[in-house]
Amino acid sequence: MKAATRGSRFPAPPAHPVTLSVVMAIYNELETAATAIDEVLALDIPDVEIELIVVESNSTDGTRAVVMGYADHPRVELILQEAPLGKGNAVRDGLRHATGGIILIQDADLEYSVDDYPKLLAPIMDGSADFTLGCRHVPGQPIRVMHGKRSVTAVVNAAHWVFLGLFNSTYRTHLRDPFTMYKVFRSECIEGVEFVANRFDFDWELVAKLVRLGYEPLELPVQYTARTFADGKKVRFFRDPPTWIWACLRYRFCKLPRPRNESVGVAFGDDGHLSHPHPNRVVSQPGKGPVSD
Ligand SMILES: Nc1nc2c(ncn2[C@@H]2O[C@H](COP(=O)(O)OP(=O)(O)OP(=O)(O)O)[C@@H](O)[C@H]2O)c(=O)[nH]1
Ligand SMILES: [Mg+2]
Repeated sequence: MKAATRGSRFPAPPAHPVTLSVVMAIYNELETAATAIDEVLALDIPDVEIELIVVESNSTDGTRAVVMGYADHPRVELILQEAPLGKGNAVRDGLRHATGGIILIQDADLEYSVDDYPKLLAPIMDGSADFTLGCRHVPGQPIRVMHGKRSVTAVVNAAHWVFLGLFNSTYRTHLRDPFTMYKVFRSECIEGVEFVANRFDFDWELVAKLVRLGYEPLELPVQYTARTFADGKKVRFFRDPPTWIWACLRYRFCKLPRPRNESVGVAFGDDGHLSHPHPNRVVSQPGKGPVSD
């Protein structure tokens, strides 16, 4: 495995101003979808222009009508899927439409705060990192606190440490929270990389493949307020963990493109957009039917 290195693998920081492509997967989030979208669109970060790619999967609770309200917004690209094929599938669909120099993955459930964007972007903007992760772990505190759900909280937090140990030992990393929603990276990092995961195993796939390509994630503390399963959490207690174990092994040994030659120049124009976007850099696998039950 290629050893991960600190700092940037690129000869120069992204050209400023940079376009930030925010990819937001939304399914059955009637309570929070509009707020989540509005919060992203309201951000005003120096030298950053935001394009928001919303991927909605035919929600059954009226969320589609909410996102349709943004169809004509100049900074929103709406992707409508016929059926819920999983968060990973939706994010992969969104990545294919990203044109920005930096990509950020955003959920629509308000568990995280958009106030953390500047902190996560700064090291990438100044060229000191290519890949940042928003770390939910505050030393001495449990990663999740689900109010009124002490035993569920305990099981979910214990599972986090077990899976974290599995990830770190498999990929020889020392990460604290590779499964976080906040994954932010220069879009060149995923050029030529094929992604296939459909559910929450995409979290594993993305970090595993970037680590193997030599992009060491820089973890930065972020705010996090966990919602409960009753609030709409879609990760499944018995269904998802086996996919994580399989993902851990599968992406450790799968074939990857050759790691980037550091002398290769950046492929972004002065407007911060990819000068020749690679629409096929993320390969979609058709889903096998609804998986977000
Ligand atoms: N478009 C689409 N979005 C989905 C699908 N499944 C989940 N999502 C979205 O993916 C995001 C993450 O789902 P969550 O249920 O918040 O995941 P979680 O269990 O809270 O996971 P953590 O936040 O990592 O603890 C939310 O915005 C969901 O609406 C899907 O099939 N299609
Ligand atoms: Mg969530």
